[in-house]
Amino acid sequence: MLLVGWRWEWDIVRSAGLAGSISAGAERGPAGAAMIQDNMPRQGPMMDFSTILWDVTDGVATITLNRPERLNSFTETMHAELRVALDRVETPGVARVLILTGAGRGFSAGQDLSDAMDTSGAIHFDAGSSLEKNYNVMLTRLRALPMPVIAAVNGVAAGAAANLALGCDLVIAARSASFLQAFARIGLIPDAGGTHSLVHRIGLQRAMGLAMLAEPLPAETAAQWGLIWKCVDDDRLADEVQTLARKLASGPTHAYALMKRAIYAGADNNFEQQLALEVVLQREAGMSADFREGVAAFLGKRPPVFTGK
Ligand code: T3D
Repeated sequence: MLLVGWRWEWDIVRSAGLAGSISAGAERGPAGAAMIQDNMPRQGPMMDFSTILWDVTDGVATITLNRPERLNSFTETMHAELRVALDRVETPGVARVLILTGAGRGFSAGQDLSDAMDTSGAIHFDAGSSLEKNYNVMLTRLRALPMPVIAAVNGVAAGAAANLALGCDLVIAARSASFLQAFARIGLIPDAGGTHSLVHRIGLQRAMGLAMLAEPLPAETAAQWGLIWKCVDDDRLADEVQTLARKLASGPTHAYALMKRAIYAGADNNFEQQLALEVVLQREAGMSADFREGVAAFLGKRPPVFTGK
């Protein structure tokens, strides 16, 4: 964890309860993300994010990749800041939904390629280690996060960023956005889970075509193919994402967490394994306060008020 002491404590308090006061003076990003502009004293460069924006309002956390001049490509600093942001999201009581989006005209162009080569043209990094240390950890954490994670794809999502978006639970893209498995253009293979999510969602042939040809897949086609949840008009993206996030934030969070486990396991398990897993997870869901509330609300002919417990 990079943040220390009072600042970290303050962030939890602020995230959990005082988010409205942040938003009041905040600048809005593409999917409703807010840049914190409060009057908090700063304790030096590590106290603030420099490559992402962070906001939490009414249980909806938003992380905005924020290097628009480099199409939000990932640097070591951005990876480190994302780890801290995910620590915050994972803090119990802070958030019930996470939105991941990009600032400016793109979602992200994947790894910052200027990090990979020095001025002499020498490659000075191990792409495998970089995946292990950064993308794979992030993807695993997003999948394990006990809440829905929405990718709001506001523009091009290329390389590892395309597959990071696909690693979120629900993907909504602006009509002008595209998904680009850019890897073949630079002699790499799809990573960040792409060889898994593509094959499972759109089949081997389309996965192979996207990987080998490295042509952009328009958001609309991605939605038609079932690669993403939805494609919406550009000027509707922020509203659609906020509406969805708020609906999910007032839903049965614990059940959503169990759904994630069941559905992701369902991509690989056989039928019998999946039936057995459903027994275990449904038993747990059936013991939740939200289940009791859901049944009471149904019988009482009123809308449920879920607490996420
Ligand atoms: O290291 C590891 O961890 C290994 C894992 C690697 C995983 C990966 O992600 S590999 C794939 C890396 N990404 C790419 O190969 C995509 C590179 N970018 C592009 O092909 C194009 O930028 C796009 C097709 C995505 C968008 O094109 P366009 O024409 O809309 O924008 P642009 O003009 O190319 O980019 C705007 C600026 O962002 C530009 O800077 P400039 O010229 O205005 O100063 C461009 O250089 C910069 N930029 C875009 N992508 C990257 C980047 N700078 C560094 N790294 C990038 N990936």
